[in-house]
Amino acid sequence: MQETRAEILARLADGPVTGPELADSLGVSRAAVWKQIESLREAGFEIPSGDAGYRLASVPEFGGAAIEFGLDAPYSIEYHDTITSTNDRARELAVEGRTDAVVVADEQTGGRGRLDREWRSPSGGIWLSILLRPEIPTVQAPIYTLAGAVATTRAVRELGVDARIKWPNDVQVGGRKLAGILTEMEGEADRISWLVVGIGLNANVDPGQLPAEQPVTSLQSETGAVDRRTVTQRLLAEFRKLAAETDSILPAWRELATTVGKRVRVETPDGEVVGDAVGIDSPGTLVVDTGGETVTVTAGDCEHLQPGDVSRD
Ligand code: BT5
Repeated sequence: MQETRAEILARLADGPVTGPELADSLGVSRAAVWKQIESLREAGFEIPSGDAGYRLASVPEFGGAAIEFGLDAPYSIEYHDTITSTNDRARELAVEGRTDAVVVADEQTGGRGRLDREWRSPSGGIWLSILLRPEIPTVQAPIYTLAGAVATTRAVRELGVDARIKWPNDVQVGGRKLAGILTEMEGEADRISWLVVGIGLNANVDPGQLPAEQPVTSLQSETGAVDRRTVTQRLLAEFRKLAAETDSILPAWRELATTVGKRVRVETPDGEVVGDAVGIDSPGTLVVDTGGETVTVTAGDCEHLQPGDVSRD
């Protein structure tokens, strides 16, 4: 958000303030203040003016300025009512040299999952992509997928939703998929150039609008419609905290995950692995005891098997 706009909002949050007072304290013209107030009103902020000056009566439910207002993380937000894919847009920003930017959309028309699967993204969701440039070796990149899962899980657990993580990138409630994460990056072997963590969270979405081939859920059906602005702010603040302290990611992930201790079937690029999930290692690999040997899986689709499923394998 532009500095002036952010400062005007911060002043309004403290109570009514007149146009001349704002202009003086920000060192800009009254016309500039008026222009910013108008653009905030256009963005959905309710700012009536009375004898005491301008007053902040309400903040819009969603949108770039709304998310930045009160956000406890130094990200700039680019918001779209509708977009093909926030990951695609974040990649464009990466090519432009940007960092610490977040692209958020109400609806995506070409949302992507892993392996170019479709990610259904109707209006009402929280579809976002975080662009960052961490100074770490490329092999460490998967830790940011885990950070995305932890941040999402923590943010929704604050709403009383019993969300858990399924390796590697699903946030689930009672085995139903609530959110997924798609991390994309560019870099050399020894250094990441940029990283985009795309998070799709079914927020105020009717599960009837989502694919039926696997169990899915949304915050709306778990708790009723949520304040997407606050959820997004909490998610981004948690992500930022984890990204600043990468050693904390794996322990936090282990605490919230359900996969370890389960019998699993993992479809990997090299074939199927079936066994007991016995651990998670840095930077997010799944360790599976197949009975005869211990296998480390770096990527794949994981299915938690029920006790009855085991004999079939
Ligand atoms: C994922 O892939 O779970 C990663 C999803 C990432 C989406 C975000 S939204 C913001 C950003 N911009 C993008 O374009 N993408 C990211 P994967 O594990 O491959 O799961 C994909 C599978 O989940 C699909 O094949 C469907 O079966 C299912 N699916 C599709 N849409 C879903 C939804 N909204 N909720 C739950 N499951 C869904």
